[in-house]
Amino acid sequence: MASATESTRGAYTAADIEVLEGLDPVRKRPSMYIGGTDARGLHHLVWEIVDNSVDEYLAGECDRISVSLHKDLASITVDDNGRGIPVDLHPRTKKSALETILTTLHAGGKFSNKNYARSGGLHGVGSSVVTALSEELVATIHRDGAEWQQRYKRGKPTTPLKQLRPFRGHGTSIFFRPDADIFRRVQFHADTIRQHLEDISYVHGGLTILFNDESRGERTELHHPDGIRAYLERIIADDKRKAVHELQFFAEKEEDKIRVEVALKWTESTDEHIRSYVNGIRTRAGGTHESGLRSAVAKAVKNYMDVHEIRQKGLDITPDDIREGIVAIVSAFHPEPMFQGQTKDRLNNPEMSGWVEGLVRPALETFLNNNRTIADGVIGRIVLAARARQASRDAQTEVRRKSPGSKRSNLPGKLLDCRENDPGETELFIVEGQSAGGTAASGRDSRIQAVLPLKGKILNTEGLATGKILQSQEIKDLVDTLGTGIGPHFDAHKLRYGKVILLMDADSDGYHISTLLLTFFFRHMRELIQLGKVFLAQPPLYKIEVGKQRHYAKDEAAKEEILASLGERRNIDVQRFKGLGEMNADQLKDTTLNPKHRTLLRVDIDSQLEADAVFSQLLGKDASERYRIIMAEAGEADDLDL
Ligand code: 0RA
Repeated sequence: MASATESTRGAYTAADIEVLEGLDPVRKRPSMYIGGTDARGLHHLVWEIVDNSVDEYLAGECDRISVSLHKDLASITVDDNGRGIPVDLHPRTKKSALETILTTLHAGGKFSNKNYARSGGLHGVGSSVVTALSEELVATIHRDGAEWQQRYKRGKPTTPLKQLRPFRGHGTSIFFRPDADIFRRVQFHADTIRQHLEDISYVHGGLTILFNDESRGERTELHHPDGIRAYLERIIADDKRKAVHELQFFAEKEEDKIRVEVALKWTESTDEHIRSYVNGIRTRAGGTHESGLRSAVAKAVKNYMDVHEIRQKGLDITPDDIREGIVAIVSAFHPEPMFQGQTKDRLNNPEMSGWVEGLVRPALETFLNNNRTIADGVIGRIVLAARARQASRDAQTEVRRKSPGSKRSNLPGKLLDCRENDPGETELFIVEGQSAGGTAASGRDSRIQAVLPLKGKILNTEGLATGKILQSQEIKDLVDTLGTGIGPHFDAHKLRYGKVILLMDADSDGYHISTLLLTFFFRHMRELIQLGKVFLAQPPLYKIEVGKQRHYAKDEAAKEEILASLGERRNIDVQRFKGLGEMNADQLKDTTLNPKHRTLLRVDIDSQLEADAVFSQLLGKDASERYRIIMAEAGEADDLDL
């Protein structure tokens, strides 16, 4: 922790903290506060504690944060060199400010709105939620000339606040061990944490974050003074995109407590990749800052073309053509952000679209005027996009003309479709091999469940262009079955099923095929995953029979648990399924297909950067290793179908 400096914002006192309620509701319904008790919810605790330190950075009071993942992978310490959480007495609660902050729900202070407020909608549930859900939490504070410490257990203090020794310097250190009674599995993932910290370090260029992974004995210092400019280059390189121009477009402005930074390049890719942040936290669903950027780009280029009288005879250039291939980052800081949407990750402040457009539009026009060679390259690229779009539109009209009537006429012959048409109800099972396909076909509910059997390994689509991919019959069948189109033409509204479920053997071949399919979805239908439509079925590995009782276990651990619960009984019969083909239709139905009894894993992209890196690394690893990496990304769809 750093040496003491006089704070210029010393006006804070403990009385500024508003007190709301105790922590019982958090322990009773943890999912309401952290979204779930799965791996994602568990990591949410880390983000929460780190966010508090980042707030201290945003207040201009801290520039170093260190995060230590301890050897047991079940506990974490977050340290910062900020002012230290106040330890003075709160007049109303008669408790220290520290204890008030750590044990009262929504305890916040006026300080929280002084500079840039935290995102509120996303993390921002408060450190007390972490106290509530930890079987042990130790807060060590350096301030007011001393080292202070207090311990907590499941939301309650177990010691008074103690002054341990004189100390020169200031800062906060929070050690916590999440409660194994609350979380399904208390095991942190070093890679997930490192990637999240890396995200933060790019968006907050002045911050240095130290990640100390004690489980592997690795220390990483994350510091990116060039901020989102460096991030943009990193994303382009990691995705193996090819930039159209070397010099990056960058613009920034601060006015009325709002600050926005934008970095942008055109690439040869055919998608539009915009990553947006508010107060340093990712807004996956975009919002007004993102829409301001999108319209600014289209208008600036359009105007540039008009001014320079660049026209292509008979060619309509749309905003989508203009934006095709852009990779951009917009990072906004707003004192009072408003969030919307189910996951609260869309910025909703109406003034922001005009604000961002007002920054980007003139700046981008100036950039193009000052860099005519770049402008020529960009416009050449846009014209190509417009031509391709026109050609594909013509081809589609042609196809439609040739196959009038039923939408279903394009469906592959091997698809066993369901009778229901409403995607709100339907599910598609993608199954490996004919025999497993047959079992699934007899065990399914043919009203709402469709089965698409695939023949063996599908094409590895990593790094392939859309045109190449559609030459593979298996992929073409899959795309036709889903109905959505692919790449830039993907349209989620056309998805024919509500859930897309991969049903594979639990062996290395099955893992391999799952990986290839997920790679395909990730690279060419990313929205399908982002919308939470892709799932992994979990067929059981064991059947355990005792007399008339029958149990199924999805893995070794579950089998051991069942055997332990059966005690010393005789005549226990354990059967290991070698593949889906060994199960009969009823067994498959009971364990894996029937929405009432099964559990599914929802495939989830926690960190785009991480997933990008993961998929690029996958090539060349053995199949089970690849699968393991992806599974770490799959959040459990808790009670999803119950
Ligand atoms: C309340 C008031 C002040 C600082 C903090 C909280 C604070 C909280 C955290 C959480 C992690 N690190 C932190 N560092 C500081 C302002 C106190 C003052 O005016 O001196």
